[in-house]
Amino acid sequence: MRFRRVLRKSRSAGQSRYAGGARQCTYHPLAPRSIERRDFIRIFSQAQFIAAVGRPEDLPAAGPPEVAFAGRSNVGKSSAINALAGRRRLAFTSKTPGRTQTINFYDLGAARLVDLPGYGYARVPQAVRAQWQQLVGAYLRSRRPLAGIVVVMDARHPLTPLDRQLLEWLGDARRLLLFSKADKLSRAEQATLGKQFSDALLFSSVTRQGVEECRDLLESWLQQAAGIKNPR
Ligand SMILES: Nc1nc2c(ncn2[C@@H]2O[C@H](COP(=O)(O)OP(=O)(O)OP(=O)(O)O)[C@@H](O)[C@H]2O)c(=O)[nH]1
Ligand SMILES: [Mg+2]
Repeated sequence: MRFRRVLRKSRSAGQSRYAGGARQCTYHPLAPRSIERRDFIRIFSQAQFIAAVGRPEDLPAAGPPEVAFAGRSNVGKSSAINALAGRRRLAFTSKTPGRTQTINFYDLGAARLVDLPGYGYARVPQAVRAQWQQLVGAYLRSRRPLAGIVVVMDARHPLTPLDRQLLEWLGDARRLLLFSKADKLSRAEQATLGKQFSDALLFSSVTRQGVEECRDLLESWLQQAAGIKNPR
């Protein structure tokens, strides 16, 4: 219900990609329309915040395909979403770990990006941590439109035990290892990391390294999930 209200609000503000005419809110669960390749033109630049969810029962109804960003607190998940969207303050970022405390959904029209609360920050009270785990667990376990997961890790300390746990738990789900803050590594360090992890993408929301490659890959996941033949 909350989700519907948010959508209606954004449409009346004239901001939605589907505002007006026959394309109005076409992925609404009550009025589905197939997603087409043209819906992906400059898709990341249309990002709009739609909902912040603190309880599994408040998760928005399944809509278009979505990609979720998971990882330790402070690794740069929200910054990566901003870099992909080409915006400074779409997702809230902070030097203080543990700032994303809800699951935040961003609408791209034919798809969504989802910012998950980070894990591993010791100063979060146990009860809050348990609540996040339950929330994120519920989301990752049962989210039907989930097309893939970007596991964000600080390029200086990739694959901590908690990251490994998450990857193990994700099993063979489609995922991308995104090594963030690559700007903090020298060229030589980047080259070593690249050899060590051939399937990881070095990324920096500061220098925008890896942004285009990441967009291309996520777009292909989302197009495939939307049933588009011959995705990019
Ligand atoms: N140098 C550099 N700093 C970055 C990069 N990405 C994020 N940061 C900084 O790292 C800090 C944390 O970034 P966030 O994007 O808020 O991290 P998060 O993973 O969303 O953190 P939580 O919401 O706490 O889980 C901020 O101070 C960012 O400016 C990057 O690529 N390079
Ligand atoms: Mg965040």
